[in-house]
Amino acid sequence: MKLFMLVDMDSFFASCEEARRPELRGKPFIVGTNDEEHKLRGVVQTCSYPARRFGIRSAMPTAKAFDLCKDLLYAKPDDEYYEKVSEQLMAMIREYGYPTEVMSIDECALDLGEMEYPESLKKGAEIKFRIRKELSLPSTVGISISKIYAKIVCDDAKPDGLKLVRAEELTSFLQPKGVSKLLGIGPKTESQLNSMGIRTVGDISKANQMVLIERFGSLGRYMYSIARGTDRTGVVETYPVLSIGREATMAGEPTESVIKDVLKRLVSATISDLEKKGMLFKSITAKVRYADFTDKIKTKSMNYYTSSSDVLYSTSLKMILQLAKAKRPRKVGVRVSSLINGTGQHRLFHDTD
Ligand code: TTP
Ligand code: MG
Repeated sequence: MKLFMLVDMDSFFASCEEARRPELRGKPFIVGTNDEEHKLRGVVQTCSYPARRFGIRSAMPTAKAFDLCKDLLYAKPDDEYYEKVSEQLMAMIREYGYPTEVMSIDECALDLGEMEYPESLKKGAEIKFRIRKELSLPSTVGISISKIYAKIVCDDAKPDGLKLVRAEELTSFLQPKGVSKLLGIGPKTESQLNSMGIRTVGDISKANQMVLIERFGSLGRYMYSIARGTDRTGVVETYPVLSIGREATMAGEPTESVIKDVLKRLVSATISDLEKKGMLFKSITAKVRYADFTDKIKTKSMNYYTSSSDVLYSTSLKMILQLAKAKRPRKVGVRVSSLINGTGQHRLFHDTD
């Protein structure tokens, strides 16, 4: 049986903070988007599992998180540090030699090839153990017969879990789950499904496929296939060493419009390199260097591969303007990574609405 493994770090930014700040261990705390002084104006990036018991979640306004838990602790974000840990993590996982798709900063999928079930569990346990030992971080591993099933299994096993769902167990595992557990089904689709009397994955599997396709298009086809256990989505290998980008230094204290002009040039040169190589990107890194020579970076991974300069420009501009809020940068840079060969645009999962 061909098997896939999904590795996702538990409360990643928060666990990174715990690894270097023992005083946070076991405590409810969040990593927010702002520094300590402006914390209430930001949103929650992630929170420790003890904080989740209070109902705190990613993307919630920080002020609301403090309403929910009065003893909540706060950690300011350190993107460079998380990015470095992520690189170490992915490099370690790649040592195993399986085709690997880095899906986000803390998540990757492995194509284990034809493998016996016990062997896959052994591999999963070994990878978890090494992540814990070498990075002092908790992770969860899901294994099943497609990348998407492995992802659902991984979500189910969180935190600090290791779980395998065999082909013959798949439909009984999926049936009772709420439809929102399927990747790509956001609140809007969920309420549309509910209004059709469809609440569980089992309900989807019993629905009329044509009705689902009429109503939801390709998302309908996708959800039906997942629910029936027939999905076989594989891994799209990504190559970490490959990244393409440009940087430029600006004179004096550049205004926003100067930054925009410079960034436009950097983006167009980057996309032209990418097109020459016939590649698509999924991750964008924006970098600034301030007058005091300190660097700051921000990274965003999308759920699709593209070579669009509009996507690169708008995403990197947003990140750079955020980084430029505190201090004017002297140098800006943009870099694309998680590259694959191809043209056009490939979606990994359907967008969550
Ligand atoms: P996730 O893997 O979605 O979440 P998590 O690792 O914090 O928690 P878990 O997987 O155990 O449920 O995201 C990885 C990191 O991405 C997360 O630690 C912080 C960042 N992130 C944001 O900055 N904003 C967000 O809205 C989300 C969902 C994540
Ligand atoms: Mg995670």
